[in-house]
Amino acid sequence: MNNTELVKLNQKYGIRDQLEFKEIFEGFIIADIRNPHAEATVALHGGHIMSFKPRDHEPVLWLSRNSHFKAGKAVRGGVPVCWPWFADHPTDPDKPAHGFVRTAIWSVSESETLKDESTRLKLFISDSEETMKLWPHRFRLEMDCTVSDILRIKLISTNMDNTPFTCGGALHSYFNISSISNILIKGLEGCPYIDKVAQGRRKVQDGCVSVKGETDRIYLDTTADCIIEDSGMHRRIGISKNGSRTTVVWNPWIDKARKMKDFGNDEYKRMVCVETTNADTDVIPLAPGSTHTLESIIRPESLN
Ligand code: TA6
Repeated sequence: MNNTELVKLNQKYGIRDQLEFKEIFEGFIIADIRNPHAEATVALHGGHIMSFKPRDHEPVLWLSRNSHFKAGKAVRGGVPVCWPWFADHPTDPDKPAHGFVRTAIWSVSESETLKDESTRLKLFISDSEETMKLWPHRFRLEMDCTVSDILRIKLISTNMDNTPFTCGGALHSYFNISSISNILIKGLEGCPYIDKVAQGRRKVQDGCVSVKGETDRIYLDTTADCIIEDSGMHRRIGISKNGSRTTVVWNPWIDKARKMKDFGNDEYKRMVCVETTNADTDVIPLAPGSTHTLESIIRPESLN
């Protein structure tokens, strides 16, 4: 995007003293949001919420100090949008993990200040010659986020084609924590899950989730709210959801962290992913013209 286009973007969707589009790295455009409730940044690259910090709170989302901010690479941290499939492509290992929209450039469709002075921003991406090579369907995908003292994110998939298709995906949220040894995740007790660290074996969650090693689990058949309780930060982060029957919990731990170039060796101690997903069998069949909304509502609460 050149400077004239950036000026036009701000003229059309900028909001005085609340939302400004900025180029923070070459060709990497973000919406910088600041309102009485919170600060947040959203990148057009991937339709990616990169940060969210309510007033009087530590940042809620985690972002790697080694993250890429360039074409073709996903941002490591924040809320990556995985779509139209979650994790590896079901049949073609050559296709990108977590789909193709997290490395594509999205467009802006709407911005507004709501009555309570929160900020709403809507981005979208639709099919192109490029996307059709990876996935032969016509679609429109919208990311509709509202920033207040809570972060509300809707991912709206619409089938623009004249044949049905099935899609999966995730709001793959990375949360900022005091230390991985200080947290408990509540809401998944008694839930069946696929343990990807144990060759996909099926298990049942016994009590709260605590992370003591590499963790990569798809919790099945759950619409429950989750809570990350952080004794070190004296806070809890509530994650409620709609349009989703699976939740993923991920931490790469030591070895995987070392192998990832866009992830600091010790950073596994300060993040955990609790993801709102349509994963495994929880994929969504969409008839022509129909729509599915995957929603995640992130609510930090101080325990002081
Ligand atoms: O959501 C968990 C997961 O699917 C893990 O298997 C791990 O690969 C993680 O996503 C990160 O994936 P990425 O492609 O961003 O490196």
